[in-house]
Amino acid sequence: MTSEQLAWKIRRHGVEMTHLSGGSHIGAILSVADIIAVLYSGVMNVSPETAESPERDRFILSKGHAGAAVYAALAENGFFDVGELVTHYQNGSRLSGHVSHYVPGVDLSTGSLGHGLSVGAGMAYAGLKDNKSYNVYVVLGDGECDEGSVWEAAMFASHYGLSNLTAIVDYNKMQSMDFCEKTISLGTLAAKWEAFGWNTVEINGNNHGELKKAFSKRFDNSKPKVIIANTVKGFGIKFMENDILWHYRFPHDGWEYDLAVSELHKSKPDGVEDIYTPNGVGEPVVPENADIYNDHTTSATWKPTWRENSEGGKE
Ligand SMILES: Cc1ncc(C[n+]2csc(CCOP(=O)(O)OP(=O)(O)O)c2C)c(N)n1
Ligand SMILES: [Mg+2]
Repeated sequence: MTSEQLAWKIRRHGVEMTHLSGGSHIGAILSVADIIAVLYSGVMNVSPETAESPERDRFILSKGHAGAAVYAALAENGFFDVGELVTHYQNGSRLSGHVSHYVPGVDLSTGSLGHGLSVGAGMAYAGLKDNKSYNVYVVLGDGECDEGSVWEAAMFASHYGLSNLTAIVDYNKMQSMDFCEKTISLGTLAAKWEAFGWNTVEINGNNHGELKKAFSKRFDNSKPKVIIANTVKGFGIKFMENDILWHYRFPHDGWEYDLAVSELHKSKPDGVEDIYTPNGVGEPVVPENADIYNDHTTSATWKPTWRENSEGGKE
């Protein structure tokens, strides 16, 4: 499977998983899908067969709320059955909303932002001390970079010369309630990482060619590497792009789900099957005065009684 095919599958699974569960964070899943797809399509040395190998690479999704993207990549890589993905966020499922280490292939449970880089730096430090050849990859959100612990870990990593550590910042300029700039300005993000002693590469993080080049770029020093990946939150589904509503809102039954699927079908790579709606969903009818265009508050995303009478839905 190519990285483009995997990225499409991650997006399609992400829409289905959040739709069925009433789970949040579809914007964050779509934002990071290309980064995860490229990592799991040849950059990282991971597979179900080598899961127990001390030499295999380590991966941490520090922005754990986009866990559905990792679950989709793992299932598509054979770590568990793709059919399990639809249990996401349901009672009794191991596929919790925030990424869980009970799932095969997941190294660390995350969700409380700001901790993944510290753990990743510890893993990288241990790898160097034990003469192991593995690399550690940590994906952070840009809003997550507001957390002071990120910068403690950044200093630790440069102090100990952790050249086996790569951080990727999913730089979509948004966090949960608003744009980063309006919440806490990150200023010149790449310059900050550089000042903390990191090799810094800045790219378009929704472009697979640029991602692959950034991952393979080698530096002739012993600093850790950060990839500042400029992304679009909601990337791939136009009406979700750069709209903060889709941090928490999920694609509801009706036009929201239909339009999301039909948009994805417009960019479906050859050779990829959609296991949920093999032929797409036709042309969705979008109501002229859809609520969604009038009510962009996060409270509008929480409708606890939705689907209360239907099977398998959130209670
Ligand atoms: C320590 C902590 N504080 C607050 C939250 C609630 N929260 C969940 S997602 C999110 C926004 C994260 O934004 P960003 O890191 O930019 O990720 P994105 O969704 O944009 O990829 C917040 C504040 C959390 N999960 N952890
Ligand atoms: Mg963000």
